[in-house]
Amino acid sequence: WGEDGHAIVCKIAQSRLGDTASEAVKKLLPEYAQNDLGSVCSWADHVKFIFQWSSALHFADTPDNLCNFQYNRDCKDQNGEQGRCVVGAINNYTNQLLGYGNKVKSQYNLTQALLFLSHFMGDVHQPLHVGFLGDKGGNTIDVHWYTKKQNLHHVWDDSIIETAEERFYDSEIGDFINAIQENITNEWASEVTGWETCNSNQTTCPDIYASESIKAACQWAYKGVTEGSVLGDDYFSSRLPTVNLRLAQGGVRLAATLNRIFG
Ligand code: DCM
Ligand code: DCM
Ligand code: DCM
Ligand code: ZN
Ligand code: ZN
Repeated sequence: WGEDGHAIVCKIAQSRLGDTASEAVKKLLPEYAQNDLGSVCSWADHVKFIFQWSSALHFADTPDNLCNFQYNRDCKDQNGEQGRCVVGAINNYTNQLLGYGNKVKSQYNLTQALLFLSHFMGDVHQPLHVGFLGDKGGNTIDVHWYTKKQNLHHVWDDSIIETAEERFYDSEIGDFINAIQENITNEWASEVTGWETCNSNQTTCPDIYASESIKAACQWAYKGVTEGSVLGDDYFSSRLPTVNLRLAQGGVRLAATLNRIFG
């Protein structure tokens, strides 16, 4: 996601934290964030260049047209190093944060761990961040977003969200967040517990989130799109519900994960 998508995920998450997680997040956030997780949710994008090792951790690539994700097969970087993808990163930073509050101080920078985890939990829910290897998650598919030249990946990171904000929420991100929160408490109320739940005693379950993403990428993001496609009202209105759902799930699951880590 772009800046807005990440801020949405983190603001939803922070509103769902229990007392202990809320207190831990407050202590870990850098001073300049003023206890607003949403304000630093894109920090991981800003450090891609100074921490070059981190740029492979924002996504996973899956084999073209298979439409499934397998950790052992797909979670590696360009050099084939195992675990170096968004799913491995979520597991890694979750494990680091589990050391919070131990008598022996963690060897890791847990502020960075919180900011990475919060960002990558958003990214793993962006369908094209678990897209096909051959087109780099839609980055090499050139389309038009209405009249503007764009690549398909960017359409899903930013354009759909920005168009929704302009059209329906007077360009106010807060109103967009409120609308998603409303859906979480109404339309999706009966599904939320299922979103939050992982298999027995797992703190987080990014394999599941990644599997859902590549399924949604095949069913919605790639569907009907080829090089040079013009994407307009039909694509926007049929795909926006999926973007809303994935932002909501990202926020709910970031909160559930942080509540399990610190709870
Ligand atoms: N892991 C995962 N999904 C799998 C296998 C492993 O998320 N199907 C994660 C769990 C650990 C890390 O990878 O955090 C290392 O796993 P292992 O100890 O199995 O190599
Ligand atoms: N940080 C940042 N931008 C800044 C200052 C800090 O992105 N202007 C990040 C780097 C650290 C984290 O926030 O991982 C905490 O920083 P500090 O230790 O400076 O509070
Ligand atoms: N990306 C992806 N899959 C890839 C390569 C990149 O999902 N195989 C993501 C990371 C960024 C965006 O696409 O969100 C643009 O990547 P870059 O800036 O590395 O071109
Ligand atoms: Zn992206
Ligand atoms: Zn990212």
